[in-house]
Parts: sequence; structure tokens; C-alpha cells
Amino acid sequence: MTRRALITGITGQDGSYLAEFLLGQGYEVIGMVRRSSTVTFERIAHIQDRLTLVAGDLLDEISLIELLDRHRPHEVYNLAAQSFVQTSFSQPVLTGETTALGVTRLLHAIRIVDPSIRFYQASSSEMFGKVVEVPQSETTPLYPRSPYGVAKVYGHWITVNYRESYDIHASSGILFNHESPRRGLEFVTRKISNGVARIAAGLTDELRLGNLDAQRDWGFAGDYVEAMWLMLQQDEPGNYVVSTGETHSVREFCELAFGRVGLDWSDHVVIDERFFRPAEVDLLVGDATRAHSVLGWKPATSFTDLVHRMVDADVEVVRRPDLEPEEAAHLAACHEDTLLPQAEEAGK
Ligand code: NAP
Ligand code: F7E
Repeated sequence: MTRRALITGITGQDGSYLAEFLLGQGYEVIGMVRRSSTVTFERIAHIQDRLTLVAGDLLDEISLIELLDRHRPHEVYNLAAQSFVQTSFSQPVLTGETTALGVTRLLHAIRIVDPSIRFYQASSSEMFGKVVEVPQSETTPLYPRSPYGVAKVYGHWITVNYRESYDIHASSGILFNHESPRRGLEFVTRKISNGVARIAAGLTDELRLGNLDAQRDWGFAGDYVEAMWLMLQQDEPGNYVVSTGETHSVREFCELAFGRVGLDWSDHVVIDERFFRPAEVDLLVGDATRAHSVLGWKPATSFTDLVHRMVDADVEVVRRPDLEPEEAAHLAACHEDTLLPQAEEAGK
């Protein structure tokens, strides 16, 4: 029997890698997409003819019940969220509605339609926030530092609650930062790789960043989606940290990324107060021992390979013959600025 999986957030970075992975495992993949005035299928265009895309929104309970009832998936991967920490400070209510309450809406739809559906919740290392121990594992107390982190704590605990209350096979993957050439342009890794490519092409000379001291445990998104699937193949649901176990600063990311094209980061990076956050997460590093021992999962991509892969891909994008480099650069710059809460005041 062909297994069917529903992915919410299929148009996002992780959704596209997970869809590829599940198709490779022989799944029928259903992707939930929300209505927008422009097409948002860039990341899944290459596999779109193998997917069933259906309309739905985490803000609308009825749409969730109806699509589960119509498509009867065996597994649901809830990747949809307002996922940008900076935006969660300026849109805390929307972030709570989507990233927190959206999880309850989906879990409850599963409970009504078919409680045997297996459920994956995309939890986050942002839940550890102001960390109380190093490294962070499944038992580390949570101390979120942003409305996004708080919303993810809610999503994590409601997943545990539906597991314990209604016997739903609901797992929570506590994933540390994972990146790729498909990462949104507003996240720091892609902002750096894209900036490096634009500077190397002579389109601009500077890259404006915030806190260079922040340290993250950065892995490759393509490696991490396999861990999501493995969680739903276990006899018992559970919580799992997924991470590399290494931490690096934003400054180190810059050094490697600029170095890849023979440039010195300190000649180009400009510190801009607008990119600092009201409350920062200073240091994240995960202990994925449980994922190693129970799931047999290990990351395959090193930090250096990840940085090089992202820079190489952006150098290629900037060179793309079908998109004028100026147009690509302009689009990237506009995108960044519209996400800043202070953009209007700054006249951007
Ligand atoms: P992403 O690229 O920002 O993708 C988010 C997805 O959610 C997009 O497909 C977006 O659709 C969709 N979405 C947003 N609001 C929605 C709504 N109201 N209803 C339905 N869909 C909605 O995020 P990602 O990096 O792939 O991350 C996937 C998940 O993992 C997220 O839940 C994120 O919070 C979590 N996570 C990510 C990381 C990481 O480092 N990447 C780490 C830990 C946890 P549109 O395309 O229409 O905007
Ligand atoms: O910031 C610092 C910033 O926006 C990383 C999401 O996927 O991972 C992601 O959240 C660090 C922060 O990711 C800039 O202050 C410096 O300390 O790339 P980011 P994030 O906030 O860690 C977690 C696990 C998720 O769950 C989230 O969904 O970099 N930083 N200068 C900057 N960050 C940005 N975005 N832009 C800067 O100019």
C-alpha cells in the first residue's frame, strides 16, 4: 500500500527537502499551501508535477479538517509557521496564532478525523533561548527569548499533551538551525552567502549585519528532514534533539563565506543596529545523543561544506543568465528591508 504524507509548509525550505525525501521513499506527497496573490512554489517547482497541492491554512480549522478528511494521510508533518524570529517581535499575535495555536488546530483536526495519523511537530532550539545548560538536550529546561520561541514552546507542549491525553503518535523534533541554498534571504546564513555573491560580482561593497557574536549549531537542512521521517517510523512517539553538536559564531560564518571567494569579511561587513534583537539568544549547541542512538541518525554535512555550498550556489544565482544580476540584488535587498520592524521609520 502506498503511504500518504501531508506536509504543511511545503513551500518553505524544509518542506521542499522533505517532499523530495518522501517521494524518494515512495510516498504519495500532499502539500498544504495557503492562498497568496503571487505564486510561492519556487522551491518545489522541480517536483511540482509529482505532488498533490491542496489549499489550507493553519489559521483556519475548517480547512484542516476538510483536507485531512478528503486526503486521509497516514503521516502529517507540521512544518508551517511564522518562522522568522525578528518578525515575531513586530507581529507577536500573528506568530502566536500560526506557530502556537496552529499546532492545536491541526492536532485537533487529526483527533476528529483519524487519531491513528502519525504527527510530526517542527519544534526549535529557540525554545532553549537563554540557555540554562550547555549542550542542550531533550531534558534541558526551556527559556524562550522571543515571541517565536514562546510560540514554539506552546507547540511543543501541546504535541506532548495530545500524545499523552489522546494516545496520538505525535513526535516533537527539536531541531537546531539548519540551512541550505534554499534558506530564506532574511536568515543570517543566506543573507551572508547572498551578500558575498553580490559583493564578489561587484554589485555592492558592503553587507550590513547585527550581532556577530551570536553562536549557533548550524547543520544542513537536507540532512535534517530524514530525522523527521525516522521519528514517525518508531513504534513509540517521542521528543528528539537534532543538531550537529558544534557551535560557530556569525563572525566565523562570515570569515568562511568571504574566504570562499578570496575576500576578507572585515573589509565589507558593517554593523547595523537595526539588525539587533530586543532579546538575543547568545549560544546554542545541541546534544543529539538520543537521535543517534534511537533513530540511528547522524548529520552528513560539515560546517565548512555547508558554508561553501551556500556561497557557491549564490554565486551561481547572481550569475544566472535568465535574471539580471541587478534585478536579483534589488529583489534580495528589498526583501531584507521589508522584514525590519524599523524599516518604515528609517525610510527604507
Ligand atoms: P520557512 O522556510 O519559513 O517555511 C515556512 C512555511 O510555513 C512556508 O511554506 C509558509 O508558506 C508556511 N506558512 C506560514 N504561515 C502559514 C499559515 N498560516 N498556514 C499555512 N502555511 C503557512 O521555514 P523552514 O526553515 O522551512 O522551517 C520549517 C519549520 O521548522 C518551521 O515551523 C520552523 O519554525 C521550524 N524550524 C526551523 C528551523 C530552521 O533552522 N530552519 C529550526 C527549527 C525549527 P508561504 O510560502 O506561503 O509563506
Ligand atoms: O539569526 C544573528 C541573530 O535569523 C541567527 C529560524 O530558522 O533558527 C532560526 O532562527 C543569529 C541571531 O536565525 C543578523 O541576531 C546577526 O543571533 O538566521 P537567524 P535564528 O534567529 O537563530 C531557529 C532554530 C528557528 O527555529 C527559526 O525558525 O544571527 N544576526 N546579524 C542576524 N540575523 C539576521 N536574520 N540578520 C542579520 O543581519
